[in-house]
Amino acid sequence: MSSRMEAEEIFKGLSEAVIAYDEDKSVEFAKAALENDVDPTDAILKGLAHGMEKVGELFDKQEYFVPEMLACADALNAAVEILKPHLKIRSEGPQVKVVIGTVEGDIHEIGKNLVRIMFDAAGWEVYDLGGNVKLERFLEEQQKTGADVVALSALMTTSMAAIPEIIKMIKSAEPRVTVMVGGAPLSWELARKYGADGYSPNCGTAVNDTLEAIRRVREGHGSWER
Ligand code: B12
Repeated sequence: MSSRMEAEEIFKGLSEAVIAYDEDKSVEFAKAALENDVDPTDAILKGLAHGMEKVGELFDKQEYFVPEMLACADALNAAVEILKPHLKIRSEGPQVKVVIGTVEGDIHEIGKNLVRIMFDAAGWEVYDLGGNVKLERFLEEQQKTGADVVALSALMTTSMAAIPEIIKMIKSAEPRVTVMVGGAPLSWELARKYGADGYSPNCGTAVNDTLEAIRRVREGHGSWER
């Protein structure tokens, strides 16, 4: 693919490659994104993540099942590997240590991994606990590492119910730690209701939203407005 391509064409190619679980095509379009100076964060959000959203719809319609979703995830991950080294994130901000993981009962890790990649790209020190993380592990890891932030991901309405409990655990032991939450079923409203210090709707905004949340906690503003 050597000719110039429009960004929109590349987003469409990436999205279609994820839906068709075509790893060769997703890698080819990820390379095309780099060759055509498309912002890698846009390629992830408007291409790959957009494709994954459509996969969710196919799952809802029972056209796709777990094996297809896994194959789609492989196509997404293969493209992310190509784009990852080229992410441009402002790095003049403070050094931040983050513990991140997907909550207990929930094995969805794609979104959490993308957020982790953005934190890595910002030069932050990241402790990734993976998926299906027992509630008390978040606090344990924070205390072990002295992390400034604990970032919780949940993709299911059932698993997200664990979030307020984890936040209570962290805040009663370490009130100065910033807790960020995210994942498809969450929202600004729910995040606030659960007692989180911040929320971010996607990986493209996660670094800035986390910095803002840290500032709010350090300045002692318990609640936050949106
Ligand atoms: C891929 C997928 C899977 C894959 C996951 C592969 C993997 N390694 O992660 C597999 C096949 C394993 C899977 C399994 C299951 N899945 Co599934 N899955 C999905 C799907 C299609 C996409 C999720 C995804 O990766 N999205 C793409 C990423 C990029 O988006 P994202 O996760 O939202 O993350 C972004 C933001 O939310 C944000 N973000 C995410 N986390 C965080 C954290 C922080 C701190 C911040 C700031 C931001 C942030 O940034 C991310 C990047 O921009 C969704 C449908 C959907 N629309 O969400 C269903 C979905 C989540 N799955 C669902 C279900 C039911 C299941 C299964 C129970 C199916 C089954 N019968 O076995 C199992 C669950 C097992 C378990 N206990 O966890 C349901 C959940 C329903 C509910 N209860 O709420 C969904 C919604 C599908 C549906 N419509 O029914 N699944």
